[in-house]
Amino acid sequence: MKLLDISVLALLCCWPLLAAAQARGTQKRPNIVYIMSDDHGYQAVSAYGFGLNQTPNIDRLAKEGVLFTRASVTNSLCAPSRAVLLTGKHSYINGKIDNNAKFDWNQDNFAKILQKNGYQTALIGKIHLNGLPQGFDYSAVLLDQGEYYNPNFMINGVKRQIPGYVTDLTTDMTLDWIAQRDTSKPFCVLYHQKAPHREWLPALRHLKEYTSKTYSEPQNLFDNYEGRGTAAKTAEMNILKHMNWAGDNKVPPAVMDELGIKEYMRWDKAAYEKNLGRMSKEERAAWDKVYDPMMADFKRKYPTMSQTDLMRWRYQRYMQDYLGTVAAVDEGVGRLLDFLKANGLDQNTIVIYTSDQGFYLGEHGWFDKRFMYEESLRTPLLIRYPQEIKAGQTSTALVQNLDFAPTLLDYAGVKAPQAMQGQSFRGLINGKEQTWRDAVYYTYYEYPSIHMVKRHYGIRTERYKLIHFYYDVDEWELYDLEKDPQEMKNVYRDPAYGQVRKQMHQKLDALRKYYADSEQNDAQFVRQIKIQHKK
Ligand code: SGN
Ligand code: CA
Repeated sequence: MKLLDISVLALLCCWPLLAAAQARGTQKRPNIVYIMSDDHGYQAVSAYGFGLNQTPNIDRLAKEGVLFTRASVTNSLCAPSRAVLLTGKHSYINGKIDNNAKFDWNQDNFAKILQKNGYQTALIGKIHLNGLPQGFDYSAVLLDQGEYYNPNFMINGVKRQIPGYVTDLTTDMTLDWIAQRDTSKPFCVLYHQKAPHREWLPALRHLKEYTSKTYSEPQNLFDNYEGRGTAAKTAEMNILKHMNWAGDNKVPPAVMDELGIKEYMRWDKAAYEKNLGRMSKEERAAWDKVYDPMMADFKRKYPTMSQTDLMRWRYQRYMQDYLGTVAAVDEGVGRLLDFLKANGLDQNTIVIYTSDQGFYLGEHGWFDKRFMYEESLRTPLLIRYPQEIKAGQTSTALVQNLDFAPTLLDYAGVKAPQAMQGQSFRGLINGKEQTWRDAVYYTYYEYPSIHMVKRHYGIRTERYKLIHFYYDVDEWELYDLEKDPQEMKNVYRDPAYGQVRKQMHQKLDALRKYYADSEQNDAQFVRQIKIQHKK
């Protein structure tokens, strides 16, 4: 028999199977693992080159795929960011404008669409949205912010406390779910870590290593906010002035009392007791073994420490615990990648790593996020998908979390609904498309509230950023990111930037129109949401 005949025969034999697979639409459709951590600033992903810590497993995604250096969010806050991820719509359209507003699960989301198109879907870890998640065959979510030690999960709506460390448990549950899936269907799992969210409690195995390191300080740790407007000056997220001594820096309440240190937030000491109170006796003993000597040392030094010394000490304490929690996140990514490989899923699975927003790691003297300034506007984004994404790429494209839903649908071969405002960036990564947006639009609403970051909106282009702070002020800021990447000097009133200012205003007006935002929206949310500052 000739070669040709054999292949024709083979085709004829396999044809019914192929046709059935095609009819089901399941052939070649990729699996999706969307990994999102909470408050993980790109400065703490070593692939971004800051040298602060090592995240070898997350970095693998960049080495074997693509690293986005200018990915951003549309609203730098947890729950709103998750609502944008699910809906592909800006906050003022999906309704989840801040952490307090109700999220309407009845609206469309990309997981529901994947489900309708034959995907198995799961949501595991932090979601921070009220109500039972819709669009998922399986959900195991943390309650509200979640807990680091021995956390409570809502498993398909039923509450259960699970012994262990939250980051490891979230990884275990994700791998278990993938292992027991229906292998005849593609899957999409949202694997959402709570870490490195405040109040930063690392796993016991990381305590010693991370508390014995000294981290380099950002250049503007001692920023005095000259050259910026009222918003930066009145925000309450300075490491020296606004961090909790017990809850965040882990100074035991008794030591605070002895030293005469007052609580900053009224829940400062209570947070410490609550978080450490979740540990078993053995866990607590292991924790104290590392923290007690550090605190004894602090007690000795405190009386002679200047404000500068205290800022430095608090920054180190912050980094030690924050980066300690990142270590377990990175290990989880490693376990996931190894698991995919061991199960033959590493080629046809898209793995995305990102955070719900960026975070200040001492830049401007701050912790937390919310502002449209770079460290919180931007978010880490790394994607591996060897079937389509060439290894070792870097992209400076202005992609946003708004684009995730349409991008994932695109990979799954499903058309995104017209109402989604983001765009698929699949073509950008595989080189089929060269054009992309030249500006991103941003909104923030949660004010007055914790950290007191004023309401604002704005745009960022490759080089410039224009921000409008409103509600109880009416202030504009313009930054030249090329000359002033740290955003230390507002040049809005600088005559040398007159032309740029005009162009940026035009662009902002056009984008607000394009994305269906307006002053009426802003005013409506001011009327609707009256948040009380809880301090
Ligand atoms: C808590 C934190 C804040 C943080 C918000 C929102 N305070 O309130 O620092 O900004 O969550 O974070 S804490 O003292 O309770 O830790 S978000 O990531 O969920 O948006
Ligand atoms: Ca967050």
